[in-house]
Amino acid sequence: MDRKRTTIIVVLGMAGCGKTTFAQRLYSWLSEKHCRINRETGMNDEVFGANLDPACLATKMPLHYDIREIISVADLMERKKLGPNGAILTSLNLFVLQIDAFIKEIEKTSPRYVVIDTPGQVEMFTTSTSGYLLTKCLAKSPNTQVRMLYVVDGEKAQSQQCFVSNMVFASSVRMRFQEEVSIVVNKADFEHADTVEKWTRDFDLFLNSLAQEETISPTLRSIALWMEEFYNNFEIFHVSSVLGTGKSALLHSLSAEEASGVEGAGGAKDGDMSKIKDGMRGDAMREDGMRGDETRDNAIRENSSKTRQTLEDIQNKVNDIAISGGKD
Ligand SMILES: Nc1nc2c(ncn2[C@@H]2O[C@H](COP(=O)(O)OP(=O)(O)O)[C@@H](O)[C@H]2O)c(=O)[nH]1
Ligand SMILES: [Mg+2]
Repeated sequence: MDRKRTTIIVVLGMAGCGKTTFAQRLYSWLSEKHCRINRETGMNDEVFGANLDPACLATKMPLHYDIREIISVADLMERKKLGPNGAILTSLNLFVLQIDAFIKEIEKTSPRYVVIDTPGQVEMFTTSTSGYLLTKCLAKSPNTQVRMLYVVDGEKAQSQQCFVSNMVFASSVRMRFQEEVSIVVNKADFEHADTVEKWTRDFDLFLNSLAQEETISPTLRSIALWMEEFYNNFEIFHVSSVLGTGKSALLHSLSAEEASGVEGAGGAKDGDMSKIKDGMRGDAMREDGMRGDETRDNAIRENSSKTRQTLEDIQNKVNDIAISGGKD
């Protein structure tokens, strides 16, 4: 039985850039075209919403999975005497130990898209082992592709330093995860938000703006020079999650990917496998996954066993944290 391809969208970005608001907007945009209501839950099973921010107070999109249902940051802080950041990192580590269950949940729902909201502080996800393992496990799951959307605060990024630091951060995400990263400049409704848009389109304009600033360091200027190359490697979208603008370019990009990967795989027979391979990213495990549920399960198990050692390392680290932090 052939399975449709699932695009897993990981929403990343600095604290307050609007990840949670954007995730909700994206969820609703995707649901307009992809809708399959589950009669039992009332949820749209074509778009799977997942909150992986254990410290978030209010989520906005409908959730199929919420990390807060399995791990409580407040509880960890209380019981293990951890600070908020240590508790969030520990929560993510504990979550990764149960990654199989998360992947099974996605498989069971069989969505076209998965939208994942990540912790407020971007480094919690991007520099932690758990964020890396999670992304790799998802990317290796059969018939899935990962798309990382790095959200930039379009208001704060009107400062040159903030603009450049976001671009550098997005590049480091690309380097670390080796998955496709696109930039989403959010809050396009703010006054002068078009400044950021112009900078991303016209490199000279950005350089000229630097010249007018007396405080700009030579380092920043040289980083800015490198950014011309940056524009060639990243797709950049401008949206207002509050107003809902910027939908068509982003959806077009997401569905273009879908067209190249999914549609080809849809009714494929064995003889068409080479065409499918062109539309996929040449991963043997993904190809195995086309051949049936049993093989798919085996692929997941194999993938899991590869990461088991690392997971055990994480478990040891979690125990270390618990031992050193817990006085009870
Ligand atoms: N004006 C405006 N505000 C936004 C937009 N997106 C998010 N916000 C606001 O930015 C703040 C932080 O948003 P949130 O989604 O919680 O950010 P997160 O920490 O990255 O998840 C909230 O007050 C949002 O209402 C937007 O497109 N325009
Ligand atoms: Mg948030």
